[in-house]
Amino acid sequence: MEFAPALIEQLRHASRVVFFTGAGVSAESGLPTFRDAQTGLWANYKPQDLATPEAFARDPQTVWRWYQWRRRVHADVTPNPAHHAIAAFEARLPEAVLVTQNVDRLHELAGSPAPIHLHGSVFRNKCASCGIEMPEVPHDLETPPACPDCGGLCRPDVVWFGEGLPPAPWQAAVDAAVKAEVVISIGTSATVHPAARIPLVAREAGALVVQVNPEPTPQDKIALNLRGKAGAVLPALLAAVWGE
Ligand code: BJW
Ligand code: ZN
Repeated sequence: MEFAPALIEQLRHASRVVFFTGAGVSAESGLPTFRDAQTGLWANYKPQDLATPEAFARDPQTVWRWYQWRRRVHADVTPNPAHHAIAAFEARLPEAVLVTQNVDRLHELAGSPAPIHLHGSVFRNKCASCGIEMPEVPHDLETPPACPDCGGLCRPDVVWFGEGLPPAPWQAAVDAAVKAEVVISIGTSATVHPAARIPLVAREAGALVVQVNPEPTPQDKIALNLRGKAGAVLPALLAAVWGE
C-alpha cells in the first residue's frame, strides 16, 4: 500500500495525534456496524429505532433483550489488526489521544491505555430513572432489574439518540481535537453529532485530517482519504512510518 511521503514524514515527527474511531474499526472483529442490516432475531429492527429513550420507555424488555444479545456477541469477539495498530501508534506517539464512539471494549483489550468513550459502554449499567450506576448482570437475564434506590429500571450506560454526551469525555475530546496536529478518523460514517464534529473542530484549528474508510463520508472534502479497510490500512501505515 502506497502513502504520500508527506503524510509519512508528518506522522513520524508528530506528537499530538488524535485517533477518532467508529463502528467500522470493530467490523473486522465480527461486530456489525450501526448502519448494517441486522440478522437473525433482530432482522426486523433497525438499531436507530432501538437506541432511543422513547423505545426503552415504550418497550423496555425488547430494548433490554437487544442489549443483552449484543453483550453476548461482544463477549466472544477479540481485537483485530486495526485495534492493535492504533495501540502501537499510541505507544510511539508522545501525546496520542484515542477518542471512540464505540461502546465495545476492543480498544482496551488491544492495549490502548485510556480511550475516551463518547457514547458510553455496553458493559456498564445505570438506572433509567435516577441515573445511579448499577452492577453488571448475567448476560442471559431477560428482564431489566429494578434500581435498589428508586425502583427504576436498569439500562445500559450508553448514549441514545436525543441524549447528551457525558460532559467530561466530550470536553476532553474537544480539547484534544483543538490541539491536534493530525486527526486520524477511522471507520465512522461521520453522520452522528455532536461526535462527528471532532474532525471538523480539528480541521478548523489547522490539523491535518486523515480518514480511513472503504466508503465515502460527508467529511471526504476536509480529509486526506485512505480508502480501504482499517485492518489493512492501519498496519500498513504503521509499517510505512516506523517499519514495524
Ligand atoms: C469500515 C469498515 C472497515 C465498515 N474499516 N471502515 C446535528 C445535525 C443533525 C442531527 C443532529 C445534530 N446534532 C444532534 C443531532 C441528533 C442526533 C444525530 O446525530 N442524528 C443523526 C443520525 C442525524 N444526535 C444525538 O441525538 C446525540 N445527542 C444529542 O445531540 O443530544 C442533544 C442534547 C443536548 C443536551 C441535552 C439533551 C440532548 C446523541 C447521539 C448518540 C449516538 N448513539 C449511538 C448508539 C450508542 C449505543 C449503541 O451502540 O446501541 O452511537 S448511535 C450509533 O452511531 C452509535 C455510534 O457510536 C454512532 C456513530 O456511528 P459510527 O460509529 O459512525 O458507525 P456507522 O455504522 O454509522 O458507520 C460505520 C462506518 O464504518 C461506515 O462509514 C463504513 O463504511 C465504515 N466501515 N467496515 C473501516 N473494515
Ligand atoms: Zn434509580
